[in-house]
Amino acid sequence: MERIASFSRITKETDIAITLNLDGSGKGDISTGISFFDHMLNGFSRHGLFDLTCQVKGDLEVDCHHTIEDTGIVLGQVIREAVGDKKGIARYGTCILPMDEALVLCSLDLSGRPYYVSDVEFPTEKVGKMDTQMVKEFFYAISYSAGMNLHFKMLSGNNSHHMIEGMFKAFAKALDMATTQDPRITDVLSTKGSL
Ligand SMILES: [Mn+2]
Repeated sequence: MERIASFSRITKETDIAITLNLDGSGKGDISTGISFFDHMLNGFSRHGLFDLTCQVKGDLEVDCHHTIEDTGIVLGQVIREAVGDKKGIARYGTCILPMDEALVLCSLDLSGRPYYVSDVEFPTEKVGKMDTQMVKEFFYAISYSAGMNLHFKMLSGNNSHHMIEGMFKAFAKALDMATTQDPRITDVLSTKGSL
C-alpha cells in the first residue's frame, strides 16, 4: 500500500499544497518564498528519503510567521495521513546528528498525542530571511497536527545555520526510523492496541 498523502489549505494568509511520500527516494520540489526554509525542507526530504512537494504562497510582506507556521500545520497533516493506521511501523525514532560544531538530538513518538519539548536557543535572530523564533513554531505545529511527541536537545552548537539544519535533518532521520515497517510488528506497536 502506498504511503502518500496530499493536503491543500488556503486562508487569507497562506496558500499551501503539500504532497509527501514516506517511501520515496529523497526528491524535493519545494518553494516557500523563503530560501533558507526551502534549504531546510530540502534537507528534510533528502535525508529522510521522503519525496516532498511543497508549494507555498504566504503573506511574506507581513513577515515569515504565517508562511512557516502554516507549512508546519499542513506538513503535520500529511505526515499523519501518510502514516495511516500505524500498523507494522516502529513508532519511535531517535537521531543524534552532527553538523560541524552543532550536535542535535531528536527523538519522537508517533503516539497520537501531541507534545513538544525543546531546549534550543539560537544565538542570532535570523538566518537569511527566516526568523530563528519560527523553528519552534514550525516543529510545534507539526507535533500538534501530526499527533506526535517530539523532543529536541541541542547538545552543542553556536552557529544558527548549522543548529537549524541539524534539527531538520535529525527530525527527518528520526521520522524515517519511526515510520519504518518492521515485519515482526504485525499490528500496532502499543499495549493498548491502538495509537
Ligand atoms: Mn546549509
